[in-house]
Amino acid sequence: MSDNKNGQNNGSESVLRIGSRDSELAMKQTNMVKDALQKIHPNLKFEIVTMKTKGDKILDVALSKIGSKSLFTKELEVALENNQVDIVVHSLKDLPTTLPEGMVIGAVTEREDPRDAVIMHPKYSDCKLATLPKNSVIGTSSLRRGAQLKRKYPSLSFQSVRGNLNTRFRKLDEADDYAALVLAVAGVVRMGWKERISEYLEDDVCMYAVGQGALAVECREGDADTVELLSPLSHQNTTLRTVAERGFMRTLEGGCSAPVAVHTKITDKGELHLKGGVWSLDGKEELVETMSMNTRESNLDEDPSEPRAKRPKTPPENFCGLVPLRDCQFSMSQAYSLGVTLAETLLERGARKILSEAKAGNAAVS
Ligand code: DPM
Repeated sequence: MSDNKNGQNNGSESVLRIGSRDSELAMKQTNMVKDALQKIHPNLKFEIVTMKTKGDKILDVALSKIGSKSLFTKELEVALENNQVDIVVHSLKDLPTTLPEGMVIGAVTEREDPRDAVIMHPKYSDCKLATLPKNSVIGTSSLRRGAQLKRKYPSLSFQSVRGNLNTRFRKLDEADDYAALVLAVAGVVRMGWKERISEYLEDDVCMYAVGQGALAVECREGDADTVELLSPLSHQNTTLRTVAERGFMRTLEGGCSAPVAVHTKITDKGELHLKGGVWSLDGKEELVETMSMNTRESNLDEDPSEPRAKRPKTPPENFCGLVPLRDCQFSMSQAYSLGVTLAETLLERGARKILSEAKAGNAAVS
């Protein structure tokens, strides 16, 4: 955290500087986190510092082809490293499973609906994907969505669409290039456009991206005050689900240059179910597998009477950047292992070949 503006820290005037991309969605997400933190820490002052990332600047190339892992996050992380900001708010799904040295995710917030949704061109407002005319063009630059939807709806055609959500809606509504867009429900809802959703895609049609719908707050690993201040923002079930998802992704080395998707849930009894899959670019090859674990049994790990100072300060490397939640460290490591084991099972069944062909194919086709 920074001292107050005069460079003196009198203990009551510290300012927490929040880094954010400047798109409308990014600002909405940053403000959600800021408001939640303000509620928890009424005396804290906040300042939002906006910046553009490579992903905001390159708008004419499909996301999967720019080939940079930290497309929407790099510039923000540099500002974090240089002490220009104290925390950065991201969509968890945009954060690679390995963070830069010295950075951690201090909190993962409660997940919004993680599914994908279909937004129809106004002239097709009564349609579903299944009832659109043959050869209708669907706008998405996600290989994950493209592969799964080609498999399910081989008569539709898929084309890249870039730009922030405002731009995409404009491209859909004001031209005849696309019959529909496929987007994350979370972004559409945060923008206040929920009524434009024509169809929610269930896991038998299109599984979602690792981390989709959750926000991640990143900070410097060594900034213990800020790590502590963020911890009440964490949502336990979302954290367990997304740790399993990120363990799965990291083991597959998927990134956004290959079709990898997941579906997770935690039942009332505390059972974590992780379903994960990989696809060839055309969707013709598919490997999907499900595994489960009980998050409660594994929660007998910590003695809450143990002083916090004695608990590990730095997160074990294997949580994919997430700071271990108090009282939930063991289940986090179990959830992470579940993801790793599921990925290893798919690798044994041939996932490596599917993924490397998808990556090569994605690089070759222009
Ligand atoms: C990543 C992907 C996309 C974003 C790839 C994927 C979608 C790209 C596209 C990794 N990041 O999902 O397979 O549609 O061209 C992104 C969105 C959100 C975060 C927008 C969206 C909002 C939802 C959230 C872009 N990143 O996916 O519709 O906070 O999870």
